[in-house]
Amino acid sequence: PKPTYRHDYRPPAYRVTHVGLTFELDPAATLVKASLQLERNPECEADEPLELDGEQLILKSIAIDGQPLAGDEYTLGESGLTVHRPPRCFRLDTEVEIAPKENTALEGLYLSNGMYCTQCEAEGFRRITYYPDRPDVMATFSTTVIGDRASLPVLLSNGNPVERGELPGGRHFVTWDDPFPKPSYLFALVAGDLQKVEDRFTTMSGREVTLQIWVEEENLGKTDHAMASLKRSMQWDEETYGREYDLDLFMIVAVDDFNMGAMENKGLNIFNSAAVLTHPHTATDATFQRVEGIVAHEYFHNWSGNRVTCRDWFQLSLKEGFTVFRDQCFSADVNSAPVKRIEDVAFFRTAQFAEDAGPTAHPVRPDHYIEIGNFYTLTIYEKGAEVVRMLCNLVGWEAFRRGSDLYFERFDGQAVTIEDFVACMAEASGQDLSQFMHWYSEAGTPEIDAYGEYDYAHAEYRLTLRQRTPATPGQPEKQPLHIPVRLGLVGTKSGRDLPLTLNGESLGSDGVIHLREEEQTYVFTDVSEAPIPSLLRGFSAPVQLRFPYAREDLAFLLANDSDGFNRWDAGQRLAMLALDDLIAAHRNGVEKVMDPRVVEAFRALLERGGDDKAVLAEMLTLPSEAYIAEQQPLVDVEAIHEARHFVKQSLAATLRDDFLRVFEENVSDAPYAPEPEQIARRSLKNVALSYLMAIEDEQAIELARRQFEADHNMTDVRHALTLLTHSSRDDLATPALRAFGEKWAHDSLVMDQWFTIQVTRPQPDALDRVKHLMAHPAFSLKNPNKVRALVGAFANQNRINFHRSDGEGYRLLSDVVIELNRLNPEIAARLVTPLTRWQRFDESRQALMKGELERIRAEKLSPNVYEVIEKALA
Ligand code: BAL
Ligand code: ZN
Repeated sequence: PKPTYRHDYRPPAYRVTHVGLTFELDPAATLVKASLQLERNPECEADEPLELDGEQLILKSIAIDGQPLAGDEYTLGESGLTVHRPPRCFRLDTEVEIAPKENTALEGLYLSNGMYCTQCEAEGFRRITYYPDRPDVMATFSTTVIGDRASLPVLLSNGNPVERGELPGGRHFVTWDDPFPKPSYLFALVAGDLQKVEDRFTTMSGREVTLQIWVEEENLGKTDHAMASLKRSMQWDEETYGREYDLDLFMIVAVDDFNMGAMENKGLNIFNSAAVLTHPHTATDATFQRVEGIVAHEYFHNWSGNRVTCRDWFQLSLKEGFTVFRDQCFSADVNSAPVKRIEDVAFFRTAQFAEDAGPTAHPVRPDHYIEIGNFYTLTIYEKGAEVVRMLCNLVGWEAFRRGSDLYFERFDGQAVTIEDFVACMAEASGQDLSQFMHWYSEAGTPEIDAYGEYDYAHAEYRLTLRQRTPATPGQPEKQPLHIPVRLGLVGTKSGRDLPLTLNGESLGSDGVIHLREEEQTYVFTDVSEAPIPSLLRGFSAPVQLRFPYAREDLAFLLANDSDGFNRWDAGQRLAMLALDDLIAAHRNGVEKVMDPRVVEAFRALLERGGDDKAVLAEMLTLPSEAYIAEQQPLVDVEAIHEARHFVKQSLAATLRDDFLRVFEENVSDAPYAPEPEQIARRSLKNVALSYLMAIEDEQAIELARRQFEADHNMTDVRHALTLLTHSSRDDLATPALRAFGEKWAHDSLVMDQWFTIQVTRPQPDALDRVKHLMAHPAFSLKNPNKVRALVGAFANQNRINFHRSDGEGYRLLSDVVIELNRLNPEIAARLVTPLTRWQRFDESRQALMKGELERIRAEKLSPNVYEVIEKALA
């Protein structure tokens, strides 16, 4: 397969102004009739051929303006169809046949539990009909769906329903009209035996919008939270960005087989059922919050993505980075803002940093790709969102909002670029953002080394920052970036933020300095007492920041920093220093000794009270094994696992009574609600229970067992079941797992949780469990959620077992990747990720991992898996 390059972009030779589609649905032979109204781009030559994309289609007929084409008037290939010498302005009619039931890749039109559904982003529409399947071709669509009335009573597509009726042979049809020009990736069709829950929303200009969530009948009781989230999102986007919904109808459909979380098709969002269905007894707090965030994200795309879309797929972060930033701010506003930031950053620093440091590292705007499906990454989404967040912080919210208004107004109905977006921000703020643009073109995580000195005699604090971005594949040299560093100087006597004066200018007590050079020194004057710097507050830039903090300084910041995020971060840094010592001790075979400063810092947290419980729960949570691994020069899987477990046990043993008190203070039998206050109590209580279970004393076991049996809500049940299953006591794990599995055998999403809990246990039988559970009737390789819950969870969340020294974990993963390469290449390419990180491990593991990558390479590979494997072995 050949790469596509960003600099090869050419505008389309022909534009489609309107598309009429008719689907005659049949599992093995669906007939798709397409009628495209086309016009040659005035800038193009008269003899320019018309190139249409098309894959896995059987062409039945083709005509221009009603005249069937002769064989020499077009050429049919594997990836499309070329029409030679078409007129300037014409109608092209095609008929193709496709087989939804054979479609296991879940791109294009496919069947999920007997329901027809589509996924067209990025390039799925070409598996439905011949079309210029690129985002800069925007057309209005009118779609008629014909299907069997009894088995497919509901027929949906984008826009508004305009006609419906009966047809011979027990069939019926519905015609949908979408008046907003859109690219083909936003096309959607759903047909099935579905039920709806309906609500209404009145927009800020007084228009009534009907809101519908379509689900299978047994899921009717699980849509309340998604509906409430949708209404909150609609209101938030009006209040925050002045964006109003534009159709009379907004639909969400839940489907079980889906590669992504959800898809923002115009007026007809299609959701993975895991990202929309909730019930207190089946979904955890985390799922409730995830659903809220994803509903918001897809809704926000109606403007940032649909009304204004991407010129080409290199611009993917234009819509994704901006929309993730929007959904993060929404979630922060409706929940606990500091906790949202902590969770996002903890995840980002673990997973995106790893991507940026590995063989698939790429800029927020890549320069080339083989398979765009491989670029729905943490870099495009999450780093893209961090870049937008920096822009917002650089220009300030008011200018950012003006820039956003300008962007939506200027480019409504167009397909544009990242430059267009940034130019609006520059125009609205009057700032020069040219250096800032490097954030879009440079891969890799910038590192900042910081040093500070307090000069008593002159009451000055000198802070030096040095930036460097490591080389990444294809980018040996990097340019200095424009990095906003938010900071405070916390007085060691007062414990307060000291006023910041830089070059005679006051920055308040919480200011932003701009690092633009490779190295810069900032001299703060009138610093009345020796300070400890609190740097990169709120994670003001997606960088790795190093400062030679003493442990006492970190304990001080953990107790005193006015920035909640940095208090948490100080605790993480303090724990990391202790963990580093213990990792070294484990490697050297010497006795592990717990750092008393960490114990005292935790004791102080537990005793001081008054903290936001949700933030406290975060502060009491140790860095994950994956994050610890990210911080090590060479990953020692066992040492990390043992060191972390040792810290947990030491803290639990010393602070047992405090954890017990915190647990008991936060138990509640109030009816479940996914509200911030309740969620905070549950998280804190469950963190305390995790510590208590780390020492597995009888009282802790009894508390976990009681919480499991009380069956109050899924958050508590799942947490207790995880603790019992991950304990050393099979006599606790086995009966609890059996009871849970029997109780929820009918609920596919709960069974996914049951899979994950088992295969993430640290006991050495985890790998055998994965193999055993792959034969369970509730498991299917064709369902991405099952693959993620079982194989994905094992490979990504059970490091000690996945990285077994005998390589059996690697072998299991590559076996699955090889099989999925045939069934669902997009999922296969994602699943292989842990093996691509082989450089981070010892020689023996490196050899084993590379061996598995070679074994995969020997197969006939999809472009998706090929691209990842080639990069990993380059
Ligand atoms: N556009 C793909 C799914 C999402 O990011 O919303
Ligand atoms: Zn998105």
